[in-house]
Amino acid sequence: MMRSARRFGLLTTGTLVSLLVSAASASAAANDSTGMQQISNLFWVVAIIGVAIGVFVGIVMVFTILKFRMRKGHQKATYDPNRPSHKLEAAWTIIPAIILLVIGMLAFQTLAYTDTLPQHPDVYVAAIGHQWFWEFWVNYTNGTHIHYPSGGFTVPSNVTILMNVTSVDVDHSLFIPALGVHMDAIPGHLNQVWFKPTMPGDFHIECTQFCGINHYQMVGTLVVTP
Ligand SMILES: [Cu+2]
Repeated sequence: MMRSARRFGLLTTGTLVSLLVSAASASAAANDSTGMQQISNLFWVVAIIGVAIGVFVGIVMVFTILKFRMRKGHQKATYDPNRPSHKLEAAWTIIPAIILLVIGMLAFQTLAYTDTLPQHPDVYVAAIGHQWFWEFWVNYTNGTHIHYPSGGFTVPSNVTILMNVTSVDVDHSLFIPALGVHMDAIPGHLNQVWFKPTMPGDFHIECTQFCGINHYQMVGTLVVTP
């Protein structure tokens, strides 16, 4: 029985580890902006720690259920609540505290990267939400302005883009999932977000604020050229 439990534990761990490794390599190929790289690195650190803790707890649980189950000829275990194990309690307090502190520091680092606006962007983009389409102005620092009246817009890869996001009617929210760009578009208010695309390609633009009957039509394509 114990051997099968150990085998089950090993098998589960192996499956989860190989799943994580294959998913991590898939996500490494899909890092389409520098911000998204930071976000997905953080995601994988948290995911791996979370899965490791889940597997550890599962193995301990299966092991104790099998080892300490009631059997013929075994005495009932005695437990004295007045004799707590201070070492054990200290361990299960301090170790999670350290894990949370590390995750907190990494999360803060990621936020500091994604939320610090660049001082000298290469391209300024104005994104304007309408019921129910997106309008874009792409303004290069050399004075070129390109207007995209509805749908998507085009920018080159490996340039730093600062986006001013607003709306002319109701609240919208600009979302480019593959690049980790997400910002509310509020009438009478200017929100800023930045990103640096690293791969050429076509990327979905969506509105993630329910903004009326044709909200679902508020999509577009960001084309990143080489
Ligand atoms: Cu909308």
